[in-house]
Amino acid sequence: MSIHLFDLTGKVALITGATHGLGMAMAKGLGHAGATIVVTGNSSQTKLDEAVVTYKSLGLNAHGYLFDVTDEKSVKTNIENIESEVGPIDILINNAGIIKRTPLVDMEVSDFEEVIKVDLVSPFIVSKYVVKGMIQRGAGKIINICSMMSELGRNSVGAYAAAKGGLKMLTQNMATEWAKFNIQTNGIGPGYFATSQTAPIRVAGNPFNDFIIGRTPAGCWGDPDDLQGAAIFLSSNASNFVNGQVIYVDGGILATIGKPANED
Ligand code: GCO
Repeated sequence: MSIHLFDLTGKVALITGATHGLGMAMAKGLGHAGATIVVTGNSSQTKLDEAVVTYKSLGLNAHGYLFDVTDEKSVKTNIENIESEVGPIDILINNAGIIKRTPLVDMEVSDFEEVIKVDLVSPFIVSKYVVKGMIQRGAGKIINICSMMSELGRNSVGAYAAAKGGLKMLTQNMATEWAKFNIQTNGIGPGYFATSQTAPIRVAGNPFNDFIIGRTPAGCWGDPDDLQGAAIFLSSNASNFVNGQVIYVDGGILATIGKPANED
């Protein structure tokens, strides 16, 4: 096996929504594998600056760009700026996303549309402007961050499931259209991880917290760093013939129907 199979030295990786959580963990992984990382935030310059300081404190080559990934004009301008100021984007991780936990019957249409816009439309928008350069260069890696909800429903996350289910199919269609340009498009489906997004449902004694631990064969919430291997694999030469796949990093949730509470 070539020692350079997983080496990202000389590559520029754009990771959206990487000021914290899963995005930050994946960005750290790609940075430690040699990539120059470009991270985005959409609300707070302070949070973005703090994240870049964190990356640099780890010895990583990091840059931050503040823009709304749902705003096509802003995406176009910032992708142009990134490619002129940092370099051509070799790797794109569409990670930015939101969730609104509301039963469908009670959900405002505007809230449903916002989840779709951020979680499904923005990966299309960002990919549309990044892939143009990848096509010209004849190479690229695109990774869409899917979810357990790309495969399963759950009470109160219907909009999120619709978006993440759609993102799985968008991933397959991107692979279909762009593989001929030597661009590999795949997804990562995280299981249940200990992040700020899941903090409200991870409270000890919360029935859902106990449910997830019971529903996960590994018997625990994931650590965001557990995603780094899949992210590096799908960003590297090791995945040059992998297309349209979603790698589920879920502790085994999708492998099992689950077990009764009284079973070990
Ligand atoms: C929820 C959780 C999930 C996880 C993740 C699972 O409310 O069920 O937030 O959506 O965050 O998406 O893959």
